[in-house]
This record gives sequence, C-alpha cells and structure tokens, in this order.
Amino acid sequence: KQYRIAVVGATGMVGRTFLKVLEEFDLPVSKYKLFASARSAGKKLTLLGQEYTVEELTEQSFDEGFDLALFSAGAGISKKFAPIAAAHGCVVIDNSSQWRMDPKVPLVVPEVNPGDLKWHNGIIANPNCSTIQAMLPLKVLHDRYGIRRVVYSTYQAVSGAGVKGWDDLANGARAFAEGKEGAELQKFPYPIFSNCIPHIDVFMEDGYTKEEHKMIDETHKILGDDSIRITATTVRVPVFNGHSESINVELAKPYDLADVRRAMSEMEGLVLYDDVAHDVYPLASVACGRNEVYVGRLRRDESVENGLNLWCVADNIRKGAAANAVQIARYMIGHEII
Ligand code: 11C
Repeated sequence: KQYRIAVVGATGMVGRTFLKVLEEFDLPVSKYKLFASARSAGKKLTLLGQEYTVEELTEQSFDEGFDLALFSAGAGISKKFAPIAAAHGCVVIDNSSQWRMDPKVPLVVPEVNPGDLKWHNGIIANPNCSTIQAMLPLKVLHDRYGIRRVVYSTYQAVSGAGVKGWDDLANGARAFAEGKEGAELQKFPYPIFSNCIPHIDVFMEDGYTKEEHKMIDETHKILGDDSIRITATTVRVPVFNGHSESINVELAKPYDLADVRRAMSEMEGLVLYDDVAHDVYPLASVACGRNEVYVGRLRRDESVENGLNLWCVADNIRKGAAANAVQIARYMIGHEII
C-alpha cells in the first residue's frame, strides 16, 4: 500500500525537521502535501528531491483524501483541524499539547508503548520533548524493578521555544561578543545568554510550570502507572539545541548496576554513552542531529533505598518532536495499523 501524507505546519522548526526525517525514513508514500498558515503559504520546500509549494491550511484541505497527517502548528490549530482531518479518515499524529491528556487519545513513544497505537480514534498525540527522552531509560527501569519515585531536573535548549527563543540566545551572544549592554528579547522574560531560567511555559496555581506538569502527567500516561510519585524542575539553559536531564529514580526492587547498564544498552532507540574513565557522557553536541536518546552517568543514589541517578540527552527537535512522530507513522505503516 502507498500512503498519502499531509504535513501541517511544514515551515516551522519541527515542520522542516518532519521533512528531513521523512526523507531519511523514505516511507511508501504516493502523495505529500505541505500546509501552513496563510502567512507561510506560497513558500517552497524540498522533499525527496521534489519542490513543494506550501498551501494554506483550510477546512477543505483534507477533502482530497489523506491517510496520515503530521501536525506541528500549535495547540489552537490542532484543536480545530485535527478533528476535521480525522473525520475525513486521516489519522493525525499531533505534536501539540492539545490532545495529550485526552483519555481517548494515545500518547506514544514507539519504543515504549507502541501497543497504545491500536486503540486510537483518529488522533495520536506526540508527547512533550522533555518527556519523550526520559521515557526510554525509565521504561527499562520500570519493567525490571518498578519505579516508586522520579525527580526530574531539566536543562532545556532554546530550540524548544522556537525561532524566537533561538534568536534570543543568538542575539544575546552577539551583543556580548560586541561588548554591548544586551539584546532586545523576543521570547524569554530575561536574557537567556549567561542565565539559566527556571521557567518553561506558564506558571500554574501550585507554583509549578505547565512544562513541569506535562512531564509528570505524561510520564504517568505513557508508563501506564499513576502510582509513580514524580516531581520536576524544568529549566531553560543557554544551549541552542538538545535537551539534557538529570533523573533521580527510586526503584521498588534492589538492582544490580551492571544489569541496568546491560538493559539500557539493549533498549531500542537508547544509546548507553557512559564511560567516565574516559570522560564519556551524553552531551547536546553528541545527540544533536540524531534520533536516539543518550544515557550516561549511571550511578547509585546511596541516600535512599534502591536509588539511581542518570543523565539523559536527546535532540529535542528530532526525538523530542519530529522523529518521534515519524517513527509513530513508520510503526503504524509497518504493523498495518493504518
Ligand atoms: C520547550 N518542551 O522545550 C517545550 C517545547 O508542549 O510541545 C514543546 C512544548 C510542547 O520549551
């Protein structure tokens, strides 16, 4: 079978990476169509050597028939257009936060909970970038030892905040190099150049940010276990691309560190990158441009029973967004779920 695929939000940072990953995966596709807002319509983008003109997304866009649509155009667009696409028989893989916690919508990391793809109702949610990468090492631990508690501390790159976030760091660095006072900010409340900002997405009533809530809620849904106690502090750091995370885990059962290392190295999509004798540990510069998640700094947390610390890094635009979505598509095509 050949599939007809629509890309919605094709001109954005994630949208353009959808195209790169689609080229790399080369799925059996008979037709691609690229959509974006009226502002970006008319732009030309290349996919698999062919030039496409980006079209404006309208309520009629799905009338011509698609099997699959990859959405990354924000929650508002997904809220309006994903149900329209689904009503036309097109399966939507949505990168926004709009549908993630809807009980009728599977939230999927293909290496972790591909079984959830079977009960979709036309919309599948791609998790938040900082959640996706944590799921691979945590799945390994949860299956073997049971996870009691998780403490997430994230170090998130500016690409997660889009082009304006990227520009805030680039302009701040340029101003510093030129000896200027600072640069005008487009995205962040404070200069991200030379600061770590403990504020990603909006603040909620309990003092947590929405990004922190996303990590907690999405972890429960993907691992299928609401009993895991989880807390998170999410921080924006002056890194262009690649989210890093310190994850402290309390396991239910005793573990052997060598077994954990073996299991991590065998996990699909996860690279054990951990040889501190030779200064080998995951870095944003190692993970960038790759679809795998890197894990290292594995060591016991002796302050609690069965405690474990790890450090995990991934390309947030690839595995944290575009690659995970295209991997979902590839899995569904390969397993004839679509
Ligand atoms: C960031 N995690 O790094 C965010 C970006 O819910 O899809 C992704 C937001 C989302 O700022």
